[in-house]
Amino acid sequence: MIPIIAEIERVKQAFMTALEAATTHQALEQVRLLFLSRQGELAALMAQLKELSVEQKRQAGPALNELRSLFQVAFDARQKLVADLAMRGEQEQAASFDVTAVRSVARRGSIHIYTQIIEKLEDIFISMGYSVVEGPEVETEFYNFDALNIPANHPARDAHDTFWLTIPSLLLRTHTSPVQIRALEKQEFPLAICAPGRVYRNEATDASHNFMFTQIEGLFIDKHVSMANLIATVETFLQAVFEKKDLKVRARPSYFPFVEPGIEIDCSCPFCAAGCSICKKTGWIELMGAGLVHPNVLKSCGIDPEIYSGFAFGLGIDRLAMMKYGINDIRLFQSPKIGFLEQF
Ligand code: FA5
Repeated sequence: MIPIIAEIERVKQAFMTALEAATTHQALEQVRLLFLSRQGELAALMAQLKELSVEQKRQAGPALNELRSLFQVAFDARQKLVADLAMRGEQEQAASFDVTAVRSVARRGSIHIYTQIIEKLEDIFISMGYSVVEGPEVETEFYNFDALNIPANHPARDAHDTFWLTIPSLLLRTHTSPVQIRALEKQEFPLAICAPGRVYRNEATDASHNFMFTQIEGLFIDKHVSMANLIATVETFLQAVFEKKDLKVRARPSYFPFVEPGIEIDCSCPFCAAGCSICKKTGWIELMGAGLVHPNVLKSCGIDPEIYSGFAFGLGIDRLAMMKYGINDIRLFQSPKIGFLEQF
């Protein structure tokens, strides 16, 4: 037997084995490339034919023709089978496709409660003719204390447990009041600004105290500004905050070094008519510190207190939000608990 006949037999076996193993279109394409393409095994055998003698060609020619038709027939049959398999697979998949199944969708984020409330408070201030300004969270001792009439050794500094930086005279601001000074320095009157932002106090935390929280400050300066202007402004502001037109405010004497007189402002409880757990059955809620800007503060900014006067007030946004939404732990605002955050 001439060697090419044995070679034809080997290629035939290899082809049939590879064909039977092919169950996908991709696998079938590999078989075609390996055996039927121009660089494939069949073409290589055909190329050998012209090297053979006439006698050998007489034996090998028909064997190779037979091999070629076998390849074609077997390949076509397998191609049909693979196509059928693929179609059946798709049909089975389609049959088991549940059009009613719930698709898991990507979770959507929501705007943080702080941002929502700050934006709402800013809108109210803007509607009253105030502009929104910001100050740095890393502040100097001068802006946070000295210019606000709280010199070194003043007992009021003890109430602001301060995070001092290792760089002398720098600290994390303990309130938004230093923004008052930054605005006053510009000496553009009348001045009406609000200043929201994060503040820091080196305090032990509990359900109503945090070491970082948010405040918003209001400041108005012009000629002949009085306590009556302050009370009326705060009442209008709080009526808008709680969306209650009949909300009332009351003032109690208090002390903040940067205002004189200083007051605490309470508002009538917006959540009940006859006493609830939020107002501790008193009908009033303590909301903010306020007062007429101290002449020393105006002077420290080069403003003549004989000509200009004004008022300032500041409130804690976290505690406001806690009341409004019935949140019982201030630390939740800064927690990564998705369940809490996505309620807003
Ligand atoms: C001040 O910070 C003054 N700068 C407010 C002010 C502005 C008075 C303008 C007069 C004129 P006080 O220390 O009371 O004041 O803080 C204001 C509010 O911040 C409080 O009413 C409270 O709501 C909130 N607050 C204070 N400490 C904390 C704390 N540790 N955690 C959460 N909220 C706090």
